[in-house]
Amino acid sequence: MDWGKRLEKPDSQIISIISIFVITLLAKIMILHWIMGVRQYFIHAALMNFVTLTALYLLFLFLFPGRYLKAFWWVHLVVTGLIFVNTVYFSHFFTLVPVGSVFQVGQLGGVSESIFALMRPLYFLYFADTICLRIWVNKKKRKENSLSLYEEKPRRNGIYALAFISLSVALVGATQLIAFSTEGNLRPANLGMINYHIYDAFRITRPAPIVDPDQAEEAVQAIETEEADRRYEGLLEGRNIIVILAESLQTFPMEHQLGGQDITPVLNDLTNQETLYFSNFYEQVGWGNTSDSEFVIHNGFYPSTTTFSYQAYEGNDFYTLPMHLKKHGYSTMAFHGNDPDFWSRKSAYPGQGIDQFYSSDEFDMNEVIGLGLSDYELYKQSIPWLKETPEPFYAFYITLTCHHPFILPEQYQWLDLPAEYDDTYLGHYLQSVHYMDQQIGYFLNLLKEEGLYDDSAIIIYGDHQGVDMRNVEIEEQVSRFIGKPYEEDEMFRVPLMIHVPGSDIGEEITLAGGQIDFFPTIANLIGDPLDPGAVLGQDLLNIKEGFVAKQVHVSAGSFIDNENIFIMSPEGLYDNSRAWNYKTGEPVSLEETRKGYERALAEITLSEYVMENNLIGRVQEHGLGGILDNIRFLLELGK
Ligand code: GP9
Ligand code: MN
Repeated sequence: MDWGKRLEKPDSQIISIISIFVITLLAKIMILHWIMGVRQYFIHAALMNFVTLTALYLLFLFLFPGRYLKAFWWVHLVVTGLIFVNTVYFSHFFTLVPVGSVFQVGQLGGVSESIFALMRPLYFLYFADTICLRIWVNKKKRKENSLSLYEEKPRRNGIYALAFISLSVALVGATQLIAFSTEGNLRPANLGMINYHIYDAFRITRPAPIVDPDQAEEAVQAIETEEADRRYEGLLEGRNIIVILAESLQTFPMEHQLGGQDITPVLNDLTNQETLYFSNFYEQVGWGNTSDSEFVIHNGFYPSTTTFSYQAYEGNDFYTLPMHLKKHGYSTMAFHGNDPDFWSRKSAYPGQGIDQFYSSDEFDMNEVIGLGLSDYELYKQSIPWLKETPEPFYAFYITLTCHHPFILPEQYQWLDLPAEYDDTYLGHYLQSVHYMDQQIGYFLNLLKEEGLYDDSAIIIYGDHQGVDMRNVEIEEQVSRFIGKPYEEDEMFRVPLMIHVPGSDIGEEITLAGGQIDFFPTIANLIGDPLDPGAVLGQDLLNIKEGFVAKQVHVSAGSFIDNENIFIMSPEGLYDNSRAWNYKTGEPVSLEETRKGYERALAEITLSEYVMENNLIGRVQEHGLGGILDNIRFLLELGK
């Protein structure tokens, strides 16, 4: 027998087969990259993903020498599924699906309405070649039994293994090069789909990076709090505190009318009386959306960069606003008309200091809109529970009706929309915001009727954006509505108002602040300010300089201060970033924003280090400065 010939034929055949699978997949990945706006690293990301796919196919050839054709096809199907899921996810979140979202699979049923609203029939075309390949594979398998040839060639398999290892080494090298050129900013837009997923998975398994203690020191020092003459200290002392998390509420609907109608008449009224209104306040959520906004306001630390914070920091020790209030005799509870396990709230709340959680297990789910109980029923049914709770209490309401895709039953669409808003995303959103506003009004009346209003403070804040400027259609609609280009500064801006019935206060605070500042601000208001260095937020009523660091839904390092906004480029290249004065719209030089960028990164890295290493106990004792001393000591030991 001529072994030479026998070995050559299947080898060239294998190479052609692998090429067909790899090239068809790569073409689709490149389409996704284009949709994602990958430009600077387009060729680079394509090449790197090509190498990864080839290595993957070699691995499967090595693992399944006797069934490689079938295995190849399954790989094709799974990777195509990933491309499909990422395309849908990107159309809403404008990034790739985080690997950490595997912990959220159980929640998919709950958000099915949102998912279906995002699907486009066109996306299913991704599967066209996968179906053709299946027909081809079936035919080929019937025609020749090429598999047996490979079972006779273990030595050759060794060559494939060697090729696999070499490609993997090349990939690690190429990734290092990108890390070098982007100062370590490995992102979907510079690694591409597959390589980013691999990097993301690798990141989850690794310990949190150690922050540069000197850089972090500057950040910690910048979180200044004025000690003397604290404004509003103790204003809320002894009052019940009712916090309403207003789902998807941004600030702009409060500031504009539609055909002479206020979108949020109740909230607008509130801002004018007995209220501290923070009109330059920003969301800081991570992968956990609503739940991360809860996490940030209650903890004064940043959300996890890998998955939703209740999952990422499960089992940690925390020191939270509800705990701080409990020291002052408060009862603590939360109300949310949804599955208690959504975002792992049920298991997370005890550790967050929330003692009672009323969810769909307790509520009568007699009016479900979208994801859960209507806001109207949420407020109405909660009153008896509020009344039986010993005062003072902390009551945290998580509303749900104003949630993507913002489809409100006809009978609740009370705004009289001009024809051009009919059936538009913005139109639906404004109707939902208006409904939410009206229900807040209803709740305030309920509190008055039940005699709970006068002794309470009612705090309302938006958890995150509802309309995304990166969707071209939405961007156009909102720009028209607000009369200026709809950009990140407006997209991330959410309201915060602290309404104190019977007080003589009334102030609009225009200093920039973020959700991370909530805990220290409220701590001062209840008359028990936090020690300096206890959290990464600041008391917004007693500082001169606001600072809001952003991460996850925009590249980490982006930030907003009292004048400027800096948006780190998605490719991770500092020089390609954008910065402008959001008051005047004038561009700002990137030299000016470097310090803020470094501060934002230092804060986020320090926060993650503290949380991942479960160091809140130590922060309580020694402050963040103490943590930095520890890091210095560890670095010294490692030398
Ligand atoms: C679900 C609700 C969802 O309980 O919090 O809101 P989301 O996180 O999707 O904004
Ligand atoms: Mn939300």
